Amino acid sequence: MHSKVEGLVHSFKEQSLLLPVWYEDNSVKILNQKKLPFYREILEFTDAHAVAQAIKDMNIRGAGAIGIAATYGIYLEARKSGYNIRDIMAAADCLKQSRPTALNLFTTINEIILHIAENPTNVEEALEDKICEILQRQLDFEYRIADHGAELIADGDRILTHCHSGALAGSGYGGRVISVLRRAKEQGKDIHVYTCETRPYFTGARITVYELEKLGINHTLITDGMSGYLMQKGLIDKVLVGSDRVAANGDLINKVGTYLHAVAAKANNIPFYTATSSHTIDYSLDNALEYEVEYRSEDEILRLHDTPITLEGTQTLHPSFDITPNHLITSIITEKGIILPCYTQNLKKVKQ
Ligand code: RUB
Repeated sequence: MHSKVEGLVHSFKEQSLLLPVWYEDNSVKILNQKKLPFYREILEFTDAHAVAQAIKDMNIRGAGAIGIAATYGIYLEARKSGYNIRDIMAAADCLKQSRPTALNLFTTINEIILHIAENPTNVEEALEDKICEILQRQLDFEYRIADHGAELIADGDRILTHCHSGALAGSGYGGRVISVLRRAKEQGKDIHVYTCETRPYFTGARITVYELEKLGINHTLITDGMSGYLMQKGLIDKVLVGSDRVAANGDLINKVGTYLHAVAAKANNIPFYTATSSHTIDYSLDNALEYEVEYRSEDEILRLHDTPITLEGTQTLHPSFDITPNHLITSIITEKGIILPCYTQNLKKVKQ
């Protein structure tokens, strides 16, 4: 007999969602994003440490998707251990160490742990219920972000995006950015997306293009440094990006390169939007300007797969994220509606 979580996964699969991760046959299955768009490789994990390693290794990435992967990682370990609280906590701790910046990972894990602590007499039922609630809610958020965000998109818009904020970075409908684009297209709007390739993993070239192609959304691939020129030439109407963490004052921490697009957008009077959700807003962070972002291995920029692209020993620096100050952000799309400045005031309305 299927557990509640397995039943929900089954229903997600029937809805033809593009799932980045799911639970099946006592294991966590991850669609290996590093192999897309050329191979559809499914990785299979039977312990939470291996799921955490897959997140570290970027086999799965994107704020929403790593939160969901962690959810399944905890579930896996809980079932294996007969719902032993110590093992569940150890799995949660290990998963929290996997990536530092995207807030969803921590809010999701903390929510699960708190719920178990509040229901110590029936951990199994509490966990099943909480995980189903999280999975269903994340998907509902995508539909609601789609509805609200699409109001900002006009027929004929040419929209720049960076990195990948789509179904495979989220729950399967379209994540945050691609949910908005998908809904705009469903509404009959003729849109065109300029997607930045996004070094070092070419996430835009490989995964955003893959999803836009699947959805039949017109798109053009550009390199990360081209956006300013295209804006000057009047080829971009709007910029729309995802969000790894949003400070209480609206400062945005997102894939490195986002800030430069925002500066160029401001200089060219182009609206700049981020799509986010209440679980990504860090109300404990007054502003993000001093935030310490994740620095990743220099190998990721010294080599393309295994091929060196510069001289051996070249010094590199690899911040994985950057910070876009709130004054560059026209409005913030959330599951609860479009939030306008002043963000310190207005983001409070989104708080759970
Ligand atoms: C994070 C990442 C981007 C997304 C966030 O980069 O995926 O910042 O745009 O989008 P990495 P979303 O590839 O290092 O994980 O808000 O949909 O997660």
